[in-house]
Amino acid sequence: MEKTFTMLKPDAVQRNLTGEIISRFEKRGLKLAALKMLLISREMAEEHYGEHKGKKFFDDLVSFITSGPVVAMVWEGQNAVQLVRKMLGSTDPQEALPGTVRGDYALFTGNNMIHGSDSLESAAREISLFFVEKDIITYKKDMDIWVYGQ
Ligand code: D4T
Repeated sequence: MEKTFTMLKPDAVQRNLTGEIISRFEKRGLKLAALKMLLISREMAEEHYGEHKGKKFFDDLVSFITSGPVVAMVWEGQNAVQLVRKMLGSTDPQEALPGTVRGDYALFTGNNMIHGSDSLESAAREISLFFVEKDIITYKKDMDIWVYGQ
């Protein structure tokens, strides 16, 4: 089953939306495989957002993501990478549709609540940046037959 990396950004934690956002993924039927709260170092932020180095928003992005605790998670499910991206909505919350996390809770691109991997390759890279192999829990849930059928 596919795994994707998500991270609640400092704005989501500070606004007490951690449980609400996790609940959306749980209710959809995705399975939580790993979770931890942490403070991201500058070095880790620069590695995670390496593709944006040199862009005008890079310094603000790194300052924001290191400004408070984040909640890093791995979610598992069929087509999890693209499914979670759809649930997050557009990067710019002004463009995000109601019903998406950003469309319901955010207004500004700099503070857009949550990160989700954009491809299987990014997911693998990001999961290994935040977690070691033993942190990723593989387990069965009886609920799965009600989510995916027999
Ligand atoms: P993340 O990576 O946080 O899930 O965001 P996206 O995958 O949806 O979008 P992204 O990589 O293009 O942007 C990374 C991060 O940078 C912030 N950002 C982005 C910003 O502050 N100003 C901008 O103009 C852009 C494009 C928001 C998300």
